[in-house]
Amino acid sequence: MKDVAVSDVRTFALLGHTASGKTTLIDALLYKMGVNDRQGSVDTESSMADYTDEEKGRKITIHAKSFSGVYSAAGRKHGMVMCDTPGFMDFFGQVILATRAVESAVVLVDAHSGLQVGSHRSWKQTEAMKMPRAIVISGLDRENASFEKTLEAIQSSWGPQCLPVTIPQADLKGVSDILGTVAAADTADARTRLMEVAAETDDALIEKFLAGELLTAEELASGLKKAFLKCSFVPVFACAAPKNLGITELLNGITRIFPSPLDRPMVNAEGKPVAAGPEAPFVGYVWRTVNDPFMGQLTFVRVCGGTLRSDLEAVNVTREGKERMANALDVNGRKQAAVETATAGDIVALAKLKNTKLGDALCAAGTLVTFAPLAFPHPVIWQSVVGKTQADEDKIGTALARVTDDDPTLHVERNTDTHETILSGAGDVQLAVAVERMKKRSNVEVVLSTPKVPYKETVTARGEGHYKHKKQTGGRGQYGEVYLRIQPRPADDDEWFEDAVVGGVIPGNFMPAIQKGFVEGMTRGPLAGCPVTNVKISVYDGSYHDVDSSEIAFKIAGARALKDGMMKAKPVLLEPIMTVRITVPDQFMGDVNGDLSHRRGRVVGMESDDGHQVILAEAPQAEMFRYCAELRSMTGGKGSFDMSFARYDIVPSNIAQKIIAEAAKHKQEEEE
Ligand SMILES: Nc1nc2c(ncn2[C@@H]2O[C@H](COP(=O)(O)OP(=O)(O)O)[C@@H](O)[C@H]2O)c(=O)[nH]1
Ligand SMILES: [Mg+2]
Repeated sequence: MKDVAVSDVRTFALLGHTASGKTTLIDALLYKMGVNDRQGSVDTESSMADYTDEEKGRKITIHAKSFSGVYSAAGRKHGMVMCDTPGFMDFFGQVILATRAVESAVVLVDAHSGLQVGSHRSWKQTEAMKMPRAIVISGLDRENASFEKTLEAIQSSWGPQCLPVTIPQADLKGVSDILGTVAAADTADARTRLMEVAAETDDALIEKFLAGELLTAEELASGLKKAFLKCSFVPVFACAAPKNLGITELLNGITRIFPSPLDRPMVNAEGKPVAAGPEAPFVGYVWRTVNDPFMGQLTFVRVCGGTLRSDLEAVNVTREGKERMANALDVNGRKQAAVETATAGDIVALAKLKNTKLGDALCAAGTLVTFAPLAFPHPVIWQSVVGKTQADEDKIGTALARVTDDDPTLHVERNTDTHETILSGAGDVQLAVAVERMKKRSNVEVVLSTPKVPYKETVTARGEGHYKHKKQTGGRGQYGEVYLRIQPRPADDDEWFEDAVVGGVIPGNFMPAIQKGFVEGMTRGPLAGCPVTNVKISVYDGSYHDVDSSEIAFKIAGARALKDGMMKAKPVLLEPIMTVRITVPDQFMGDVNGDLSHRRGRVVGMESDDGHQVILAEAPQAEMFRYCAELRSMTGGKGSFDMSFARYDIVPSNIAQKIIAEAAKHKQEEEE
């Protein structure tokens, strides 16, 4: 950042439950630093942070975004780089991305609502990243807000190392800044506790403290900074952003105790720290990409070390291409300004890179740093996606790629069994936003619907099949006759086909044609036209005709004999069964279990985890495509689940009958 030493840069992210006031706090900080000439507000759609249409419309943050400004305190200029993140569960991938771009985190807890699901989720994420974290108790001006009660809840859930560093005054006219030099009598206890934490980081300080001397403000800050970095101390700040309460004190606290990029260098894929100084070779990490009509194509790079200059040609170490760093931008919402140089802790946007994607590393030539891939939650919702019109369908591939490229929790894949394109993600709101963006960015309209279940067919008994294909039309006829046995394929048998013909009743040169007939027949089974799996077919008899037999005749005979055989070998439909892991607070156990049994689910185990119940179950995929939304409404957002494919299992016959009848109806419609 211009005229700011790397040691004076603070890069942090705001996390927390939806509506805990993260975006409002960002607006207050930007106003305080003079980045905005008035204080934006999400309520009047004037927020500098929630500026996209989809965010304004829904009144929630959807995309993690970075902002920066300069804050002068105690005669020093500090660079403040901060990321706003969504609290809404569907967009948690954005939180994960943001935590990779920063040194520390601020978890917001609303003083009226207290600890909520999103608060715990945020806290866990910072713990998983071993990231120094502070807490802001926000919304102190709200009705029934209580700083003390919220602090108590925080300490009992997250530990006694969460200690207040600013405390609201009774009249809410201001906050007492315990870190600052003025020691008010009513904050003496809190100050003593902070001194103890600070003293414990340093032998000289602990002696001083035990001798009953007071630490200076500098000693206090330097000790707390060490404890903060080790995560053994979590500062708690008091704020009411719309009232401008505690904002200056928060900024001062951040400058005093948050680490700079030099204090907590990023680690590369091998777990080694990346040199963060401005003289080190340039290393950048792509934590966000955007492709929208307003911004165009922008790649957001967090500088990890070295200096980014406009004449630098960086190497994309992940993809092995070169990229020019000209036209780097400092982006604050819709405001963009050119930047000439950027150093560790800075986040800049680069326009129109050639081939750089989310998660890539960009480095000075000769520096080969890469970063470990981030772990994202598995999808919990699946929808089939088709273009509204043929014109939309023709462009759907590009449109889908654009939205999925920018969001690692949104996936698109082709199901080759059902011939559907499946869009999957973290929740229905995320999918709805993706649909909106496809229309806006790519002018492609799509329709989402429940995917088809990739049923399969197999046999459960031995059966014999026979078909004689004989046609005499005009000149040369067609002739081929096949007898086969079909049975479930034993697990240890790799061969699905066996030629058991003796005495040359079917000449060997027709066998490949018969096999082809089977392969074709197996793509559309006799029950509901689903792929056939796990069968063993052996051809044991048949007949041929010297003149009329042909490959095509035997292929037809093979396919029809297969159908005949399958129908006599107790055919069944198979459906995918998923392993489901559901985490819910105790009080929802009954409802969730009851609902599972309505979904033909089977509970296979129970565990408890951190005050929650974990239900391990198996359930048919057919019942689970939208479970995410239903679990959310059943548990008020407090339940979560993870699901993966387990195996195929037989569809119960009453349900199979419906599927078969449906398929027959569909086939008839197709033929008409
Ligand atoms: N009274 C009061 N309202 C707040 C405060 N912080 C946020 N809000 C309101 O709470 C709502 C959600 O705020 P927002 O910043 O979007 O929350 P986010 O989801 O955490 O980003 C908005 O209506 C804000 O005006 C606060 O400190 N005091
Ligand atoms: Mg927000």
